Amino acid sequence: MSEVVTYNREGSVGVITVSYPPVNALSHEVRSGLVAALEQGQKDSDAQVLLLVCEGRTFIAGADIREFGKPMQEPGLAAVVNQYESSDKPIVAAIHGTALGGGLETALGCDYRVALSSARVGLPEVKLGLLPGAGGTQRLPRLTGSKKALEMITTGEFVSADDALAAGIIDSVDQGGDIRAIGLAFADRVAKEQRGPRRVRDLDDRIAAEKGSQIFDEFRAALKKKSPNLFAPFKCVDAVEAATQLPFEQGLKRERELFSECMDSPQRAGLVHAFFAEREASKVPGLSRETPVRDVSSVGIIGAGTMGGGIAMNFANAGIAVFLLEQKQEALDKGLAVIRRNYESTAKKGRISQDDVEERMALIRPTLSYDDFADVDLVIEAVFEDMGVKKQIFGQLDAVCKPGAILASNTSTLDIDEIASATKRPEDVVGMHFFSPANVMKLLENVRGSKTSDEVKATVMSLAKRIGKVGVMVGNCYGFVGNRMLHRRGAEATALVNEGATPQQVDKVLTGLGFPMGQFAMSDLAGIDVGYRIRQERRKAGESIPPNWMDKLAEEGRLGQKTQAGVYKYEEGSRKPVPDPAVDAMIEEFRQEQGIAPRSISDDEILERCMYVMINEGAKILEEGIANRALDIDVVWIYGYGFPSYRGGPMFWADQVGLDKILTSIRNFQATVGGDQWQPSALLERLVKEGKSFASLNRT
Ligand code: 3H9
Repeated sequence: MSEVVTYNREGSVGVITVSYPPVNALSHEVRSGLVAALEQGQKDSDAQVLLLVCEGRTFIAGADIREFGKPMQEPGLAAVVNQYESSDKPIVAAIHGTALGGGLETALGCDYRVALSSARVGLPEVKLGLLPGAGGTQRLPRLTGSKKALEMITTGEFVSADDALAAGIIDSVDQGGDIRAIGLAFADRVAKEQRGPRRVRDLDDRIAAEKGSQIFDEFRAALKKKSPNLFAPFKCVDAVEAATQLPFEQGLKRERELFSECMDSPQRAGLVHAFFAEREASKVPGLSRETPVRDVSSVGIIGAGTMGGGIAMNFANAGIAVFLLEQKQEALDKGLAVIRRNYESTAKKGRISQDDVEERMALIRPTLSYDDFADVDLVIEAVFEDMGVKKQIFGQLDAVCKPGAILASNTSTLDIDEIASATKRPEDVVGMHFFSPANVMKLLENVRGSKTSDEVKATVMSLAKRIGKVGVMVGNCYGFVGNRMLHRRGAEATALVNEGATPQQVDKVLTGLGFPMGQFAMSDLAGIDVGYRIRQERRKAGESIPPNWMDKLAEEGRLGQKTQAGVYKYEEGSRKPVPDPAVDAMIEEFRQEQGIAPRSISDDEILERCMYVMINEGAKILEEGIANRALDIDVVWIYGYGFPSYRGGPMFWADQVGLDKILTSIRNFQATVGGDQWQPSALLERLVKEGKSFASLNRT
């Protein structure tokens, strides 16, 4: 008898219970257990109705993703679901938590579905580069019609129990209570009323009417616009369309074929890597899970600009009170007005209510005085990048804040240890680097200083989760993980234009790889003055940073989107970059001043130089222990810079390209282009010599 799926009888109901923490995923053991328990239930002459219910925090949350890419062990899930659907005795699925993917498909193989009102259901396979492969694409449209099924399957979004009830996915919703008792009561009713099986596969009416409908082509056209590079969503549409065109058994066969195509695609491998990397990143090597976490119920934020305001919104969204500090009333008013405008626009889109807007605004209390920070549990400084100013602020915080308060800086490049040295409590000082726009971007790069305590590290990692961010713990160095790699790419992209490429060409290569925007469109968004100021500071400090054409733009006041002119020009009110002949002329002038004869540069060279320079830097970051694992770098890039998650992150992508190929090119660029950015990383050299991958470093 399986230990993870058990069978017992209560009155006239045979109960099949799954208990496989943490999320009752459909591992081989669970699938075999489900079949064995069903057979027992069929044989049990005293059981008139069967009930499928789960223990722990959730109903079945899907196939066991850890088994993907390995040979499938029988029974396959599709066969298990078919067996449930073929049962002579009606089966009731009782859902709590989330019924996802193969979990919902199993429930759809049952005859009736009841749920707690807090439950959610969904088919999120597409987010893993897949489609529902155990009948979901054939059964769901039979219940909901094709439109709702397409919406759910192509987006992977979950729906609430009430929405599922309205859509016909669930038969009954209970406000609260014990899911087992609720399921038993429903099953009892089915038994008493002598209701027989009610198989979803037999419900053909709705989809028969949809044969040949325009809706499938409409969905394809919308997907082409929204996510042209993705593979799985288009296959999802094909599979649902097949449900309207083919008899059930043949539809299942077609679904199987399309599922296999997705399973074999590199996008599936990248997305599954990204799924686990995100979860692994929250477990910091060397930091015990038992480390105490400090209570954070109030926060002070210094700076009500774009960054400070966005950070404040994150905390208010999570119900945490915020003091927002500025030096002048005018700046404070302006900052609060922007926050309100952001919330109002979210409310207009229907994503939050007007009451939510007021509640969140009420949680953000403006102040001009550091005295209000005396009792807060955490302060985040978000002023401009100037070490002198930051040290002065941290000195002041040290004097005002209570013992045990965490003092964090949102710096994107500066030395956390030097900032901490302005206080007498460096163990409480940490970096919390948010990404712009801070209320939208999911990444939170938490930066440990050399003296940051474990308790503070654990607290900022747990806070990330609480405010809906993906936290990654990184070490202290110039630019940390993300910006250190980005600046390398930026310098290389700029050099490529020095040599003869156009900014549009460089950006096109990067968007072609799947980035939402190219290097130069991004510079325009961030502000051309930001990079210029950093370069000037470094030049002042004696670093040899050669002049480039971007300096010219900054000096002429072309600061990016905010001045409607940067590397590109922008129409009034538009964020769409338009190539500008004036910039081409400035680039040409720069080349002439420097005596550069432009050459034609291939897209391949652009791709290799922009990406390999980042990979080489990433390897150095690993070598120095700034990132704990390659997967941490992947997560930083996916959630902070829009690296296409279907490529798994830059280090995962590098493994797919082949580290030996990358190292050969790096050596080639070292000889032809030169510069310390092309000095090969010792770690990369070692991995190539040993025939290993970056992924091999993830296994700790
Ligand atoms: C599928 O079903 C294919 C079928 O159509 C076809 C088959 C033929 N497998 O996220 P959390 C682990 S595709 C294995 O931190 P939460 C997770 O790694 C699947 N493990 O918790 C973590 O482990 P650890 C379709 C899984 O409460 C732990 O559980 N289903 C799986 O924030 C806790 O996870 C999905 O795509 C899994 N399926 O969120 C659902 N799921 O503690 C994916 C989770 O060692 N899962 N784990 O780090 C989720 O969306 C969320 O995990 C869930 C819980 C909402 C369930």
